[in-house]
Amino acid sequence: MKHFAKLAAGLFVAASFMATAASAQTVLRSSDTHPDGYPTVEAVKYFGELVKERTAGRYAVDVYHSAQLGEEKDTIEQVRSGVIELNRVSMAPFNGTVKESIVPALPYLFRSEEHMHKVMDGAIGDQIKKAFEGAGLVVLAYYDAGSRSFYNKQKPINSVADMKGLKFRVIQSDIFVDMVAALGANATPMPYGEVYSSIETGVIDGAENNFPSYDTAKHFEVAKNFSLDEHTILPEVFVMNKAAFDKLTPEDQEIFKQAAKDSVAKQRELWAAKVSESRAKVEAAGAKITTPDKQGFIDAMKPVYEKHVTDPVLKKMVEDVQAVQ
Ligand code: GTR
Repeated sequence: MKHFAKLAAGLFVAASFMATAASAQTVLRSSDTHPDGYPTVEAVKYFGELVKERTAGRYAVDVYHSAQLGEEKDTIEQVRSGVIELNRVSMAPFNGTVKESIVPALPYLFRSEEHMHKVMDGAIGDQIKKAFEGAGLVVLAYYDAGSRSFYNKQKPINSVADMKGLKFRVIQSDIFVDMVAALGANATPMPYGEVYSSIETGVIDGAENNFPSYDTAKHFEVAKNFSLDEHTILPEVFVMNKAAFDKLTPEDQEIFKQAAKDSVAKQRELWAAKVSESRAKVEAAGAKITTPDKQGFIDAMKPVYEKHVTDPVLKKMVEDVQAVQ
């Protein structure tokens, strides 16, 4: 069934490409794992509208939401190889490919969302953008994804001790695997689309994410204990295949960059509203939110930093992030 859906999406892509040629308009394809209406999906649609308007219709963007083109890891390969031109994904699945992407994925490195914005909007954000070019990608924008916290079907979490022995799905990054191990629990990295059924059938006890994902992926139905430990403030990344970007005229490149920048403001606004909406929705549906003592979680992260922040470039970046006020 899944393969069927992918095949159908592939045919659809081919069809839209042919329609493109006929109308002399280049339609760029963008993937997103989230459903229509999710802040990232809407932000990329908005980016597409701006690009279309500002290039007088020479370029348009089709957003394939709801993982129509596959799970995040697969679509990253698609955008790197140029099968698709654009992709909106989390920063974490790049941790094994782009060394610098590790920094924003480190637990409790950012003190707040404001701190994260300052860092990503400044020199460190630019340094990470430069590093993505080595992976054949141009970063058009960083978007908000709030903070990630653990949720599970077994029990409320009030301290690190409560995490012991629980099995969590984590986003596909070694940092997250080691973070969970450091908390005395077990981590299984798996595609986002498999999480709901894995919790339901008991393969795992829970996962970790922000309120909008917990809500829209319906994980709150199967894992009711949400502990607001806020272990990462992990940004999203909106990328373009570098060869496709390089083919644009310098004027069009500026249009794309500016449209992406404009879409950031839009996404941040939509994001803030969605967090409140989702939180209210899951609480009304019976999710129990606890606020564990964060210091215990922070203290437990020492081995994660010792293992992953050994490279001098990363050490310097971490210091630079900490110095941003
Ligand atoms: C969400 C993020 C997605 C995806 C997902 C996951 O917060 O927006 O891009 O990475 O988490 O956990 O797989």
